[in-house]
Amino acid sequence: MAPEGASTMADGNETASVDNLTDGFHLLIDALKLNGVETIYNVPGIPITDLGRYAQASGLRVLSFRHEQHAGYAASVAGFLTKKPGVCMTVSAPGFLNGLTALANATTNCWPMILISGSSEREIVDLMQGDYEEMDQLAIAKPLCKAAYRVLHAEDIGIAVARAVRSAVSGRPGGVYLDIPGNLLGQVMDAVEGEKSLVKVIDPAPRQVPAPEAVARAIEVMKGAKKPLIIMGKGAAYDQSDEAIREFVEKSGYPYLPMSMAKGLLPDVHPQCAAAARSLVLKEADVVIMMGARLNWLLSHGKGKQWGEPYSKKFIQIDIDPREMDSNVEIAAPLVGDVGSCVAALSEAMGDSWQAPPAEWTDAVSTKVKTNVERMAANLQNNAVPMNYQGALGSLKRVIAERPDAMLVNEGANTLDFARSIIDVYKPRKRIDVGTWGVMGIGMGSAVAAAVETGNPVLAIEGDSAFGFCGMEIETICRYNLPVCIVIFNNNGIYRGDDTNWSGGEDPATTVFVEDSRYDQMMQAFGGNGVYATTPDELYRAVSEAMDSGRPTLVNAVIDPAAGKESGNIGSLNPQSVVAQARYGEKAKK
Ligand code: OXT
Ligand code: ADP
Ligand code: MG
Repeated sequence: MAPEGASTMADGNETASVDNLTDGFHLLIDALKLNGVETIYNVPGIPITDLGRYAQASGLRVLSFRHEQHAGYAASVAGFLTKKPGVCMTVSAPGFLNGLTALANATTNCWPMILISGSSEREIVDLMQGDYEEMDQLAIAKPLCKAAYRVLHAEDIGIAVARAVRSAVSGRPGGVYLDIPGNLLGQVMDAVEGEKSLVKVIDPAPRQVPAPEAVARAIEVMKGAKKPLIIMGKGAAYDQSDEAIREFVEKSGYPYLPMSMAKGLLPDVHPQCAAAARSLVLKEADVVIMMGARLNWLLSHGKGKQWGEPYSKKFIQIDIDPREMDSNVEIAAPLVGDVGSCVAALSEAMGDSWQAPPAEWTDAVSTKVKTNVERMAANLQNNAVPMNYQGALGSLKRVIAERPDAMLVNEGANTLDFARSIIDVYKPRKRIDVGTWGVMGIGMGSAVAAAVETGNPVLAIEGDSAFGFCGMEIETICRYNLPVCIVIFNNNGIYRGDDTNWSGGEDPATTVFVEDSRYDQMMQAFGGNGVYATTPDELYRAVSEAMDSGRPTLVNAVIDPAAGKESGNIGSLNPQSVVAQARYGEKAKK
């Protein structure tokens, strides 16, 4: 055994005074700090418990969750909001797997995140000899993220963290896995050598300027447009080039459609916003500029009835990832680069006398917007009890309009779809939702990250099912006393709360929950404020008060169990079967 005040070196032989030594724990912490990491989202346990303690002792903010998936979602949302990789830390095997869902989701959403997971002894894992929480984590992580690295020697920690940071944020952002076998943390090396081994990543996500000929090509396509449209996605929100985007949009005069997390890049009440004329603009537009948005399922892959086929359209696509071009349809003018550089180049190339699009088109869009907004406004006034989605969301729309800096988190099916179209967002990156995968359970992790990373009050509008995936994290919210107000749209179930068992048996239907569950009382159990709201007025008052006080609050909003639709707005994605329809009749039709 090494004498007191001395330790075993990485090569296992020498001993020296601990004052001149560092170890894997501290090298990892120092490497993260050197690269601007300020917060770690984690769940402690073997072998990373002390890593969390030492990180906290060294001045990092370490937030402990109840389940790794939510720590992971928080890290990924931190990545989206800050353009720096959000860091999640997990224990081996089961903790790692819990965090992996969030890592894969971050990669799908193109958000930078690093999952650092402790793992078991390599020698035992590789011989499959049954170590504590044994699993070949690197192999499992690899297909689910952008890059995966393992560090075996303390002197490689610096370079490993540098690789992880650059991989996460450069090009198309995504999730990176960093495998830390437990015994790495205890490895000891000379402190001066250790410091020298750290790497600060210079310019981790370099601006990518589009080629001049690509810009000229795009301008030519724009010049031929009679019914142009811009579609902005969360890649544009991520880019943080808000002013350049606004300048381009306003200079072009084109109507624009914000995808859900691009809402607020320009205020939803902007005269060019075509969110309330979605069907019309998708169908009619002849030139579409995709700006940090993919032509995936959320946009019917850019083809089909929704796009007015066989009407032919030309697409201009701005994306940092060249492989995104032509993924679904031909892209007439690909602009490979970051959104900020691309829109700045377009604005410049448009010159000072850019011709506004034909008034016939912009007037048609404005008229449709006006009609839809007016129709919706009438529905939002209703005071029905139990509340329907429109009545309840009418109240919450006011809350956000009065607090445009507040962060809005939103998940569910009907709760998501109604809230997306009803609640206007006024500023960039204020709305966080289920993302590309439509994942339930992102709510509480997102709410924690939104509060921690922005310092602003957070309103999380949650379907009761969606909340159930992450509900235990309200203890986390209370523990850190975060300014989060959660509203549960409690309709007693998934989509609706009024379905019955089709066999006529005693078990409840597959989509319904305990009737009138008191989620507000869960919040009270942790010292938070729990409110039961049955009317739009009660809801408005309770949420306004919570947003102003910053006190962790959960409002149980009682929603009519019959108010929702199967799968919200995406019921058509449910598989259909003539056999099922023959057996069960109309109710099997979605
Ligand atoms: O132009 P038209 O006329 O068409 O009108 C459109 C707009 O112009 C108009 N509009 C407006 N009008 C007036 N004013 C304004 N401001 C305005 N803005 C828009 O409104 C219409 C509609 O516009 P919108 O919304 O923009 O357009 P649309 O057509 O909906 O857009 C299409 C999409 C695809 C882009 C959009 O629908 C979208 O983004 N959808 C995302 C859907 C999604 O991701 N859903 C979540 C998944 S659903 C399901 O899978 C669920 N699960 C399974 C499950 C999941 N997901 N995850 C995991 C880990 N496990 C299981 C579960 C369990 S949902 C779910 C739980 C559900 O139950 P809850 O209790 O949580 O929730 P409740 O349903 O409330 O009970
Ligand atoms: P949405 O769901 O909002 O439509 P998507 O997630 O489908 O958005 O698309 C985001 C796109 O943005 C991805 O193709 C991604 O490569 C791209 N992207 C991410 N960051 C940037 C950036 N800084 N500049 C340009 N494109 C980006
Ligand atoms: Mg529900």
